[in-house]
Amino acid sequence: MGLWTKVGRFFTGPGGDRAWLENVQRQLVEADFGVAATNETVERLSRADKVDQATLERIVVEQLGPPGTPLARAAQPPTVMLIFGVNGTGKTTSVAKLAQHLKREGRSVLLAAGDTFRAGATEQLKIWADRLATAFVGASPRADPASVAFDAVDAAVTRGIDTVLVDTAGRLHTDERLREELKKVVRVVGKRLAGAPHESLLVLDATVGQNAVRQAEAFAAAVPLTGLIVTKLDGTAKGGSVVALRRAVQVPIRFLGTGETLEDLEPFDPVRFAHRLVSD
Ligand SMILES: Nc1nc2c(ncn2[C@@H]2O[C@H](COP(=O)(O)OP(=O)(O)O)[C@@H](O)[C@H]2O)c(=O)[nH]1
Ligand SMILES: [Mg+2]
Repeated sequence: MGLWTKVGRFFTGPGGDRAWLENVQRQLVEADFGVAATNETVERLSRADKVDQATLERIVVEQLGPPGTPLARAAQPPTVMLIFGVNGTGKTTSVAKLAQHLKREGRSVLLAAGDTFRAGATEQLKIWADRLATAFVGASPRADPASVAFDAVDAAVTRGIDTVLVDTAGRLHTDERLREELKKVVRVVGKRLAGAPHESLLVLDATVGQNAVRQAEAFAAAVPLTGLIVTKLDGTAKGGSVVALRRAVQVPIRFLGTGETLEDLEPFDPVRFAHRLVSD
């Protein structure tokens, strides 16, 4: 992403150099930082005594928040995790990647096909469940997603499975019905198991720029989120949207998606990410 190569070599004076700062501002907007993060970054650079690559990295790190903490584990299994997001952002793929991640930690997993809206969504998740050799709960098309989630938690309790990952439908984030549906899934899961859901993770596509910020705000207003998964960072030269997203919803970034295979999930590391954004 190499922000420094675009701005650093033009740096001629103290942080307050106006023409230089205007260039920095243009480059940050171009990299999808969004207005608020761009302005804060420029403002902090203008006050810095010394400006170099490390200064810019440090300013970005501070805006990215803490490293991705490990996924919750309920004292009394099962742990229930809901995966939210607009269609096509990478929810189902992220569910599969998370299942792989949890299995590596020795946890047994059940995948629940709560996206009963999109044709083929249940089948897509079933294929992942077979490949990962995890338990699976699906339903007939147009079934109530909340009832799928309820049945999944039920099955996990009965079968002694450690973690339930619930894939959900993601129609337009402006769809009021979708919001009610999400709230209902949260409510119903909590009724079946006190303390659930233990994680509510929102999946956002880094390639759609400021659109992802609007999605994040809409979902955060509908349900209490515990973390973000930002996908498709392999497909963008930008990546500043990660800074903008974190800023927009004040929810920690937990994982980054960096490709289409099961291995392409990274626990979020702000120092590493800022380095990639600024210096690589
Ligand atoms: N390049 C890339 N593609 C991804 C990533 N995550 C998901 N995808 C692809 O994005 C498309 C939509 O993913 P899917 O999981 O079906 O999205 P959903 O509609 O939110 O469930 C699929 O072609 C995935 O392979 C990622 O991190 N990088
Ligand atoms: Mg899906």
